[in-house]
Amino acid sequence: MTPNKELLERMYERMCLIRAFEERLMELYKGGEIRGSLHPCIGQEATAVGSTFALNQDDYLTCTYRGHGAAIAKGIDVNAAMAEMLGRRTGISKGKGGSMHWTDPTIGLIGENAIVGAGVPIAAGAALSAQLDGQGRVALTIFGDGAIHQGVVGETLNLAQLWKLPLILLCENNLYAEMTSLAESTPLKKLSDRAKGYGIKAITIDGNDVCEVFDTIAKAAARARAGDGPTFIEAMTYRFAGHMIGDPETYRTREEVAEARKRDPILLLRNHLAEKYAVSETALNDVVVNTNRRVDEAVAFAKNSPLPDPSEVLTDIWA
Ligand SMILES: Cc1ncc(C[n+]2csc(CCOP(=O)(O)OP(=O)(O)O)c2C)c(N)n1
Ligand SMILES: [Mg+2]
Repeated sequence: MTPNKELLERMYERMCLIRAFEERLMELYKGGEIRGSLHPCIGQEATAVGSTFALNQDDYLTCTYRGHGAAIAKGIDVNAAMAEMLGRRTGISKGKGGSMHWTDPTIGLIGENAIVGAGVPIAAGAALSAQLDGQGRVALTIFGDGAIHQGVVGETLNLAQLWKLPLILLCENNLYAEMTSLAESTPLKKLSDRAKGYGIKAITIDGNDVCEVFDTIAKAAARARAGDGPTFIEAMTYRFAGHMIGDPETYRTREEVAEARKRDPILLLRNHLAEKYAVSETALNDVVVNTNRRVDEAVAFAKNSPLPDPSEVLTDIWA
């Protein structure tokens, strides 16, 4: 399923919006306006957009602390997301969830998760509920290469295939789990081989090519909706920023990052739009300007919003 020009332009716009949002968060963080931890998804916008654009609004999604991109791509309100980052009452979780817990059931987002691998069984539960209610929904779970070694991920792969759950497992392989490289943590050359061991249809794709991601997820969703069960997709990508803000990045070289930036997913799509569809340089640049402006608006909205009242500190808390 090849996306047409109109869809490609929408995907480009959303990828630029994610990049602008995440870059602004880094600035705000460095300026002391965001507390806690921040894990930018800069460089991984094609997996976020290509995957969620192949789904319906009511399909389920779980992702990780690096999931802002997927949430924005699936349609989270950017103002409320920014307000959440600045701890405001108008935030998605009234300013009490923060960067790693974005949740919005109206777009199927049943949660980012700070625990490595934990979103995977939660998505399987959502997939089971979708299978039982028979409305044709699917669940997408996005997780990192590090999550593949969590026991609960193996348990989920087993049950998902056994029960033919309408589940799409998207592993963003950015070659590192925190400061540990893949080569230091597994003898596998392809993480998709791990899923094959559970009898699951599994492939490895170029995660920086938004068209390839879209096509693969669209096919996986069609299989899932037809009752053919889960698909495991290993998407090769790279994060351009550190694991989190403050990461000294001593485990990789500047040359390696510079080399990876040559395959920036936004650049690849930009070139594709210019070469195949003759979209002008000006039009492509305008998108960057406009998405930055959209982020300005979100920041203004957040800063004009009140902080939660101290009396609310124990409300909406599950205890
Ligand atoms: C169960 C668990 N173990 C360890 C951690 C600490 N930790 C946070 S992120 C991370 C690395 C995960 O890497 P990966 O799954 O590749 O995702 P990426 O950060 O690269 O997107 C680790 C080990 C955690 N949050 N949860
Ligand atoms: Mg990783």
